[in-house]
Amino acid sequence: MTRDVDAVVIGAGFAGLYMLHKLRDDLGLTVRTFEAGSSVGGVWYWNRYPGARCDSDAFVYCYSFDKDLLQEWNWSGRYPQAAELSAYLEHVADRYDLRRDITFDTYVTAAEYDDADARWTVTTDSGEVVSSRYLITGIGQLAISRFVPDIPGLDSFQGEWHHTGAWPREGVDLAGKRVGVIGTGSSGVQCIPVIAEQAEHLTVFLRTPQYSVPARHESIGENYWPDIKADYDDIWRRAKTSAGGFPWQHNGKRALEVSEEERLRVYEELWAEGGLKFALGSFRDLAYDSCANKTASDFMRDKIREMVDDPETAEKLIPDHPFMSRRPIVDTHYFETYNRDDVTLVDVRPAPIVEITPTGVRTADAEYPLDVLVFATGFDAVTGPFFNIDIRGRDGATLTENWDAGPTGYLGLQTADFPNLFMITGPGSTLGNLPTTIESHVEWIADCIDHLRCNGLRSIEADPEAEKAWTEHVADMAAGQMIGRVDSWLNGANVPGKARAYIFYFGHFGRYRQQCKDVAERGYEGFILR
Ligand code: NA7
Repeated sequence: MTRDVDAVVIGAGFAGLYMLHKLRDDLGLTVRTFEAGSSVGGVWYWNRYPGARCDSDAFVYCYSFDKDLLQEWNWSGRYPQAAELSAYLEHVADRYDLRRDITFDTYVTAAEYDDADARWTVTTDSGEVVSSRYLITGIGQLAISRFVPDIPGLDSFQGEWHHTGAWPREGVDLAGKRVGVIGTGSSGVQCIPVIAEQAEHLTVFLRTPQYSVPARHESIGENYWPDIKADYDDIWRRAKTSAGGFPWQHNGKRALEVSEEERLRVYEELWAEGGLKFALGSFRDLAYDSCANKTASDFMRDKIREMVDDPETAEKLIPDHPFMSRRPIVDTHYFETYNRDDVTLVDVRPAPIVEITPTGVRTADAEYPLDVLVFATGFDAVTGPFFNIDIRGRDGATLTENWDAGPTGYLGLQTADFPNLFMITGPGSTLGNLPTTIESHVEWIADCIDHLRCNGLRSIEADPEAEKAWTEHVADMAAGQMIGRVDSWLNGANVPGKARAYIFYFGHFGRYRQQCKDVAERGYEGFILR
């Protein structure tokens, strides 16, 4: 039997939960939400590797829409671990009575748009079929589409292996084990120090060294939370008008317009404070001016040399790409971990991994016996979660075909040929502090749906011309910055055969947010309403 609702929301993480709440409780719509996990949490439901935490300060890694919620919730520290982030989302689900409209353990397998009655038919892996006017994806950019490189011999490995993004919820006992970690992105950098504490011996297989700023998780004082809670109105005002969704701006100066002494003072202060502010809260030109950027890159290279005792190991850990040409990372004792006697760093650039054997990993020049192998090898970002669902728009258009040159979305919200499909943080939206980006999208989508209903409109979709222009703008924005100079998951380069295209808009979040609002106020400029 097909059930009719106003809207189907896919996913019950930060995005899906708030979308459900907005549509059901503010707009009075009937909503069904489907979630593959057994509970709410999204990425924080799945991403349970040792040391998994948010990289944004928790006081802004949360919803801002309810002042009471902000006052009543207490975080245990500056960057909570995955379980605590899940607990927060569980609390949100209970507080707004959201669970009654969420079907758990259920994966949406297909969605097809029927132009004649402007409705979506949504099918799940349990065989349920639902008809809805609106389809909203809150499927995240990463969680479900883990990338495990195709290294010969994995099937023969006699030990355990796990991807960081699908870590067993009951944990993995690493005591007395020889553990190998492949990958040193955000996940690798977070899990390596914690695994080193637990395992008998840790071997890290490094292909691309990373810059990373100390998180300073423990750095908060007694008045930290009361001060934050008292200041929330201003914190959100600043965050929502900022470049990255954080309540700080750059200092307004160019790195080379100040003396070397002043520059170093700025870097040292931000290094001591810790966190992503080092990237976004220092000089205004680090992201796009090579000479300015070099001052920060060199500062961080020197820090690595200070933190790592063995000079040869330190040199292997020093990146040659510019800082901020990859997603900035924060860590807790990552570099210091290489000073431990029970940790071995294997640089796979001169001698790549050639195979996984029954007993370990073999590189071009050595074999490393292992009991447990950890793939911190990332995700098929954005397209992975979308392509896992057979989504068909008008006249059977598929996302796989429409996005064969790379995923696109007008303002990251909608894509042509897929009327009434709204993507929360879809391709072409800003990255930055995600809960803040998500809230902006959810509110925009809810206002848009309200507009359609109040004006007797059946559908909205991106105008192909507007989408094309936005996609070009996204590419230009990346090309003018450090981020456009290096391959990574941000341009699809991490997955063999994946189209190369920048999946996020590296423009100013506050201005982007205003642009989305302005577009709506001008009658949804760049969208086609019917
Ligand atoms: P990332 O940032 O994509 O990192 C994946 C890491 O895995 C990276 O160091 C890769 O090296 C490495 N990798 C991938 N394949 C291989 C092979 N075959 N051999 C050796 N090393 C390999 O994923 P994360 O999970 O850390 O982070 C993803 C995002 O999640 C993060 O930015 C946050 O937004 C949350 P490479 O750099 O490709 O040389």
